[in-house]
Amino acid sequence: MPETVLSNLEAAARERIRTAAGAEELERVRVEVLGRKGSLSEISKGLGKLPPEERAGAGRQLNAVKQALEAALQARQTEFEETAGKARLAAEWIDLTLPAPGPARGHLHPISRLQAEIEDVFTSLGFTVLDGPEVETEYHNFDALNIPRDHPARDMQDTFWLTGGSVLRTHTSPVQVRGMERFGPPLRIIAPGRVFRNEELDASHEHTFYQLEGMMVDRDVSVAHLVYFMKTLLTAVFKREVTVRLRPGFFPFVEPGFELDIHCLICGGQGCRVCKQSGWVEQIGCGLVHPNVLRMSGIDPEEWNGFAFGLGLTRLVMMRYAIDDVRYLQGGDLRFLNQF
Ligand code: 2NM
Repeated sequence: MPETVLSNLEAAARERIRTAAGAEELERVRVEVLGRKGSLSEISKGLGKLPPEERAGAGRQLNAVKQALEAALQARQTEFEETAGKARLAAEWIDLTLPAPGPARGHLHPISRLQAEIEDVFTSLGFTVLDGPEVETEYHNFDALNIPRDHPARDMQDTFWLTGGSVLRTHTSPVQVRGMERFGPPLRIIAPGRVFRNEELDASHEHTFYQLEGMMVDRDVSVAHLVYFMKTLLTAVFKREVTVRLRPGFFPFVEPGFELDIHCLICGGQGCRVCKQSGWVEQIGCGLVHPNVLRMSGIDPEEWNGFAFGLGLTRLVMMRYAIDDVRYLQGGDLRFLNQF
């Protein structure tokens, strides 16, 4: 009796071990067959009822089946572990021969890039790039530029005054004054840099922004020279021919003074939101340097004259990339900066 029961049980257990889907199912088979209350245990309890001469043989068979099933369970268990290990290796495989990604690299700010482009244009035309202090004397920021004592630009509402009568420069013109004082005529210089105004802040007004000014002092400098240099500058910035027009404009440091407009590049002069339907966009303030300005910096206006201009780098960058709020530019948000 036990012989057929045993061999049937062994065959059934082997089949379950072979078809087990995973480690958990295998454990259930082990408990049901080899466990303390399992099928083999039940059979071994019946051994005592066999006639004594059959007991030893039946016991040996029982042990043999038990060992065989234990071995089969172990083998299947090993199979599962190997399959799981291979799957994990495949999932976590890393090519250690690939080059490392390296640290994230920054890049130039769009204002710095525009500044560098304009510097290239002017240095190729014989100009020198000058730098100067951001904390200026009242003389260099206002007096030397023919700005009257009672001019509203000097007001606390417009200018950051520091203790002792210094100011945060409101334009880079004082750098040009220092250039005239230091080098004398003839002279070709540009002065890019950060300037400060005590503004009510909104989408188009910041207390800190970037300008680029320039001047040429020589003999017989005319408005025609001025227009030529401005067209060369704008063609380089916008990378195409631009149509310009001059309107009269007032700045105390030039006479005559002009506002230079370009044909709107968005609509081609037809009229749109950017040019406020006029077809023209104001770009550069400019003019011929006022004789008083030359004289105050030690240059004889009877012998020398010159042109000068100023443009807002910040505003030009906003035009170039259609940025509708100036506060993004110095806000330091990398989600914004990484677009450039
Ligand atoms: C402008 C417009 C027109 C300018 C003049 C000078 C200097 F030093 F020669 F007097 N520097 N910058 C100037 C002239 C600036 O900005 C809108």
